[in-house]
Amino acid sequence: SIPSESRQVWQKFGVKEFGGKEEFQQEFIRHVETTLARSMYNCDDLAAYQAASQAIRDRLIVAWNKTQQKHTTKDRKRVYYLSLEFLMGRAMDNAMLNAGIKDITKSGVADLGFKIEDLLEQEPDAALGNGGLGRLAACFIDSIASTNYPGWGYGLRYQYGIFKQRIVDGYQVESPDYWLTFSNPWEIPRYEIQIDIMFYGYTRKYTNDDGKVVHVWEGGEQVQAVAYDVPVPGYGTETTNNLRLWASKPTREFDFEKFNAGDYESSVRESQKAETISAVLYPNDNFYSGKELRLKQQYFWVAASLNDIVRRFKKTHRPWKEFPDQVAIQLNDTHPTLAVVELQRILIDMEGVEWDAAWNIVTNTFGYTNHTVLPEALEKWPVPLFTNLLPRHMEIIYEINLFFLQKVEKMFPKERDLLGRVSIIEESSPQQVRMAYLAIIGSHKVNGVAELHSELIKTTIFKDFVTIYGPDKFMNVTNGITPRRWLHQANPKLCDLIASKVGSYDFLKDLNLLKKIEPFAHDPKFQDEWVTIKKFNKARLAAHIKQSNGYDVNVNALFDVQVKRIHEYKRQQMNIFGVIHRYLSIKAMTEEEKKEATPRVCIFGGKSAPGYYMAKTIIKLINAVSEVVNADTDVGDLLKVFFIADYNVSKAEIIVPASDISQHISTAGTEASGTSNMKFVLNGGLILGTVDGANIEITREVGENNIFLFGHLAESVEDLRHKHRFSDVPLDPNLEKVFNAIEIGTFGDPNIYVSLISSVTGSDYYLVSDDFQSYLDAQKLVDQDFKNKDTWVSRSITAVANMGFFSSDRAIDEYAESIWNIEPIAMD
Ligand code: GPQ
Repeated sequence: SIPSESRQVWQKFGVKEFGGKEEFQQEFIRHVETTLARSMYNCDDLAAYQAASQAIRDRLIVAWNKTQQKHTTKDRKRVYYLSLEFLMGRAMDNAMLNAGIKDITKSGVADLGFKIEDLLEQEPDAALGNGGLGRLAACFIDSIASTNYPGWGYGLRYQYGIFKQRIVDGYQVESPDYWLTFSNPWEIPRYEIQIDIMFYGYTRKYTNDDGKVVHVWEGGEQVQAVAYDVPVPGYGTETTNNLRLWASKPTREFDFEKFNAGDYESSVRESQKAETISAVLYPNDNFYSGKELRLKQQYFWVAASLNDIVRRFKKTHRPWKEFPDQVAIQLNDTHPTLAVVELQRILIDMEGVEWDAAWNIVTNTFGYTNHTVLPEALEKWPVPLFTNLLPRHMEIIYEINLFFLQKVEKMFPKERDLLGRVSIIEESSPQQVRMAYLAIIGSHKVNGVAELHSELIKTTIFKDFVTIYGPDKFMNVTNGITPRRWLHQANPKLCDLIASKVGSYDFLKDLNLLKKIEPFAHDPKFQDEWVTIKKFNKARLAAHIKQSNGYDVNVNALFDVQVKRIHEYKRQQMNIFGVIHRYLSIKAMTEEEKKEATPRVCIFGGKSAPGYYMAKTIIKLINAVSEVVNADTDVGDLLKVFFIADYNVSKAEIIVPASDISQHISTAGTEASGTSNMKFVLNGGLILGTVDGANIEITREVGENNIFLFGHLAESVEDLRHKHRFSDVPLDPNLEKVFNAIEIGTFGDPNIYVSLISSVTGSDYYLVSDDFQSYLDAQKLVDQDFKNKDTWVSRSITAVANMGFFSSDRAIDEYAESIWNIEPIAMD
C-alpha cells in the first residue's frame, strides 16, 4: 500500500548494518556531536561510551524492526516470558558480540583515542533482579533470541534496581541504585503505548438486554502503564526480540474536583503517587513479604502485559478459541499468577466468552515455573487486602476455586481433608490466597528447575495436585546459562583457546561441541595454556581485590569462592566456620607442616535482604574473620579471607573465571537448582558442593571424579531435623572449637554472634553441625588434590568439555517443545 516511489526513498536511505570500522566511526562522531552536543575536545570516556552505545543501539533497532515485521507477517505462535525480575547486567559488550561487531567497535574507538574496556566500564548494570531467578530470566531471553524463537519478555522498569551494598565496620549498608541518572541508550521509550490500569473500586452486576448477567468493576484509582522496549539481540542471527518493561505514570485525567476546589498542589501530589508503583525492586530473595505495594506492582505489570498481548491477538481477527495457538505465557514463579485471573476476567467480563470456554483458553495458555520449596518463599495474599485492591479478581478466584473443588470432590468423594488442603483459599485468619495453587490450577504445565527439585515438588508441596491431575502435568526443565555472557564475555581468552581446538566459535551456539576439547585433557601444551589463562583471570580478580579491599593476593594460592545471595539455607555460615577451623589449624601448625599446607584465598560476596538479621550477622562475621586473619603474620600466605562488596552481574563476570573451587553447599533439598554452579564449571573451576539442585546433574555430566561432593542427602534431612527437635544431638567437636574461638572474642565482640551460634546449637534447621565433618573432609581432599597439577587441570578440562547440557539454549528448546509448542522463525 506504500507507493513505489516512496518505498524507493525509504529503502535508499534506510539505516544499514555497519559495513566496516569507518561507518561505525562516522556514526560514533555523529552521536558525539549531535546526540550529546559535544566534540573531540570534551569527549570523555562516559561520553564515548554513550556515543558508541547509541551507534550500536541504532543497529539493534534496525534488526529489531526487521524481526518484529517478520514475526508479524509469519503470524506464528509467540511466547511471552513474564518475570518481575530481569537481572541483565551490562548491555554493550553483549550487543557487540551478538551483533558480530566487536572488532569493528574496538578498533573504531581505538583510532579515536579510547580503550573499549574503559568505555564498557562506564555502563551501569541493569540490576532489575535479586539473584538466580532474575538472572535466569536474562539468560532465557538471550537464548530465545539466539535460537530464533519469536518471544518477548515482560517486566517492570524499576527506577531503582537492587540496592548497592557497602561494608561499613564489617556490616552491610544499603544505598539506592538509581541506574537511570544518564539516559539509558538500551531502551526505547514508547510514550504512545499507554495502558490504563485500575485498582480498588467496587463490583456490580446487572442483567443485559440478552438476559445475560454482566459483571463490571468500576470506581477505582487509575494509573497509566507506559512501555519501554529493550532490544534483545540473538547471537549470530539477525533475530532481535523485545523485552518490554512497564513504567507507571499518572493518568492524563487530572483530579479536577480537587483542582476546582483550589487544592492544586495536593492534586498534583496525588497524581505523582502513581509513579511509586514501578519505583523500586523488592530486595527479597527466596522470601515472601506481603506488602500491598508489591501486589500493586504485580497487577500493574500483569494487566499492562495482558492488555498488550490481547490487543496483538485481536489484530489477527481470529476466534478466541485460537488464542492458545497464538500465545504461550510462562509464569516465572508465582509473581505473575494474577495473569490467570486477569485473562479470565478479560474473556468473560469484557469479551463475552462463556466461563468454561474462557477457562479452557486460560489453562491452555499458561505454564508455571516453580523456583523453590522453601515455605517462607511461597506467596499467600491476605484475602482482605486482596479484595480491597482487586475486588473483581477476588470474585473470579472464588469461582475458579469453587469449580476446582467441585471437580476434586467428584473425583475423591471420600477424602474430606483433601478439599481443605488443595483449596486456593487457606482457612487461616485472615484467610489467604495461595498463589502457587492458583498458578497450578490455571496452567497446563508446571515445571521445576532441576531434576531433584522437580521430584521434590511432586512429593512434598504439590503432592495433592499430582494425585488430582496425574503426573504428566508436572515436569522438569533443568536450568541453563547463556554461554555468550558466561563464557565469551567473561572469559574471552579461554574461549579463544577452546576455539583453537574446536575449530570455530560454533560452541557458543551449540555448547555440546565443547566435547571436542576432552581429548586434550592430558595434553601438556594445552594444559599449560589452560593454566596460564586461569592465572590471568586470577590476576584480574586479584587486581580488583587490591583496589577494593587493599590487599595483595597470591595468585598461586587456591582461589575458593562463594558468591551468591546470603541466606541461611545456602550456608555461608558453614563456609566461614570452616575458614575459622582452618585458621585455628594453621595457628597450631609447625613450620614443617606449614610448608606442606595449600595456600588459600577465601572469597565471599553477596547481598543480604535488608531486613534479614541472621544473614547480616553472617556478613559481619565474615568481615570480622577477614580482618583478624589477614592481619595475622603467623598465617602469611596460607590463608586470606575477603568479602567483596556489592556482588552483581558485572563482578560475577570477573570473579567466576578466577575460581579454582567454588562452593554450592546448601542443605540438601533446599536449593532448587543453582545456576552459578554451572557458570563456575564452564569457566574451569571445580565445585565443592552438596548433593543438591543442579549439582547432581553437573556430577552426572562431568563425572564424579571431577567434583567434590559431601554431606547428607535430601532424603535424610527430615529425619535429622526431627532428631534435633526431639533429642539432644551432640555438636560436632570441630564446630565446638570454632564456636569457642568466637565466644572468647577472637573475632571481636562475641555478643554479636550469639543468635548465629544458637541457630546451630539449637534446632540446627540447616544441619550445619550434621554436615560439618564431611565438609572438612571434602576440603582436605581439595587441598591435597590441588597440589597435583596434572590431575587438577585435567579434571578442569574434562569438566568444561562436558558442560554442553547446561546451555540455556537447551533449556529453551525444551520449554519450546514441551510447554510452549512454538517453533523458530529463520531470519533470511
Ligand atoms: N530463586 Cl523463589 C531466586 O533466585 N529467588 C527466589 O525468590 C526464588 C528462587 C532461585 C533459586 O533459589 C535457585 O536455586 C534457582 O537456580 C533460580 O531461582 C533459578 O531457577
